[in-house]
Amino acid sequence: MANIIDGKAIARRFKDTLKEEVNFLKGRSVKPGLAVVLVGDNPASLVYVKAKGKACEEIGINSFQYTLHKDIAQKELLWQISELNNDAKVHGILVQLPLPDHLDEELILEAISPEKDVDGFHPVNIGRLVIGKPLFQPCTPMGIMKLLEDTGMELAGKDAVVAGRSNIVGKPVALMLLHKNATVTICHSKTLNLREKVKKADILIAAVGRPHMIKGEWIKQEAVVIDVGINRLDNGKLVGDVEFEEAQKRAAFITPVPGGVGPMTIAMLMHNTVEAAKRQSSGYR
Ligand code: NAP
Ligand code: LUD
Repeated sequence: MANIIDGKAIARRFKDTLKEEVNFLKGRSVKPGLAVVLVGDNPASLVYVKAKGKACEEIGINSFQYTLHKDIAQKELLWQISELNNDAKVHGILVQLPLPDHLDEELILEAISPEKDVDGFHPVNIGRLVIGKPLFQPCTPMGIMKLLEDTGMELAGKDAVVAGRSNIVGKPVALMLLHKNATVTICHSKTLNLREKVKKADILIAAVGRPHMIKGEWIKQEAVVIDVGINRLDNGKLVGDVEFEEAQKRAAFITPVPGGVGPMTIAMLMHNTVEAAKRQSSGYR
């Protein structure tokens, strides 16, 4: 039976450490600030944005939340971002995704100053991750790496399979695993025979967004399974991309949904925001 990786508890530990650090910064008159921009009223986004505000409050980070109308003009949103880029109280800026269709996501993300891009989505930050000289790294993949670290498992030489190739999860986590010397296979909707790939994985990162599509019987004995998927079923229940019950019988470690990767995403956002505040304050380079 697999050990369950308690993402909520691990996130708690990170947040406790950050709280102490924020207290220390206070003594030096630095109060980290995070601006979260939400466009429209996507119900899942509302939940996540609220959780981010709550985490800021717990840790002592100033949180500035902007809820903008779903029909906002692109140039107005760009103006809002430039205001935040120029606001010294704001050290981190995050525009919650997905954005309404009329907005050009790439352009909006590029408008955020790379120095304040605590999501790590700006092309400069992605590029730095690719060459192994990261500034800000995307929060979900960073959280996944912390969970893997917590298992104590050596990653070098292991076969890692990443199911999903999005810019926010699959691609960056694949790069991070590569930097830790895993041998990485990235799978996607055109991959032939996903089952055979998964069966060989010592480390499986499931980030597909399809409830229970990874069958428990595909999991290699003693594998580490990180389930990133958050899927809400019609009955309101949240489930991951992996058949948890069956997978648990084979894996050495597995993350639950909820209570796995999700809380770590938020803890890493807090980490990036504190780092941003330190970098932007004189004497902290
Ligand atoms: P996304 O942008 O929708 O990407 C999904 C990826 O899965 C795509 O690369 C897609 O392939 C691939 N895919 C879809 N169907 C597949 C299939 N049948 N077989 C193999 N691959 C398939 O999603 P995302 O933003 O990466 O998010 C993935 C999941 O993680 C979602 O459930 C999301 O809610 C969750 N999530 C959780 C957190 C967290 O903090 N816990 C953070 C972010 C996302 P193509 O590229 O070929 O289309
Ligand atoms: N956009 C994210 N869009 C969606 N789950 C998150 C997320 C917390 N710009 C930008 O925050 O990093 C982002 N930056 N994302 N996500 C997903 C993605 C974004 C997802 C889940 C959770 C953040 C979370 O706390 C809880 C859990 O897994 O235990 C469950 C919460 C629930 O839905 O009840």
